[in-house]
Amino acid sequence: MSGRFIVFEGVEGSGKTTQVQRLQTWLLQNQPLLPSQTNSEFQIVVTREPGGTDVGQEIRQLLLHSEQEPIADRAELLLYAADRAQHVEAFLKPRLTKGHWVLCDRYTDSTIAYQGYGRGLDHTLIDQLNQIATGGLQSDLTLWLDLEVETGLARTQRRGASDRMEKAELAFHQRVQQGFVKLAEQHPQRIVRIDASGTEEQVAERIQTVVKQRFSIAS
Ligand code: T5A
Repeated sequence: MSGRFIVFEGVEGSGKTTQVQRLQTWLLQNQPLLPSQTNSEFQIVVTREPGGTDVGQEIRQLLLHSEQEPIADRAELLLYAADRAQHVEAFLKPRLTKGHWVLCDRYTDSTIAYQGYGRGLDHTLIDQLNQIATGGLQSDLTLWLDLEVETGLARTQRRGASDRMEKAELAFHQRVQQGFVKLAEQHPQRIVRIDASGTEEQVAERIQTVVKQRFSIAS
């Protein structure tokens, strides 16, 4: 696929949504310098998981805001996988095939970190499900926004009511963080650690430095 696929990962409140928007703005400002923008329909688009499609929006609602009954861990895993399968087919592949750049808030590593390390589900099963859901589509670059769990949760709490995942115990979020540490060790080429402490501007500059280098953007 001729586009570029950049994923943002990290614990709750690590600043992914903020930085996805900032990177989109920066890339739009630097669009003439981007290596793959060859036609007038070229786009830099933003998306997220769960919830990057209409079907995904309904799955997101179930996953984050359903209060009918507790969701079993394996059901949770399958719902994230279903959201991803739809997202890959209906959103990601068509855009990447057309050469667009896609910035995505969370992808496969979140499932390994949250359902694998956090919930304790079998990692081989998760790898198989990720493979089925993505058909093998991997990011060109994953930016792991590394922030202390407590700092991220404090940010989300300041923002207002917590969702079902944010309400999980602190130990769960710490296991998720350990998951991201392990993943970055296992995939040093694909996953780049970004120090997510400091101001929004400082974090954005760190990200721009990595993106410039990775995609040979000579600004
Ligand atoms: N999940 C997801 C799984 O369990 N398995 C999976 O496979 C997948 C795909 C998604 C949930 O689903 C789980 C993970 C999540 O629990 P979500 O609402 O999309 O839910 O949750 P998050 O991705 O965690 O989004 P958040 O909005 O909670 O966090 P972000 O996007 O990391 O942070 P952001 O940018 O919204 O910032 C949070 C607050 O901090 C401020 C912002 O203004 C905002 O108020 N902020 C800063 N403050 C100070 N300094 C900075 N540098 C700041 N940057 C941002």
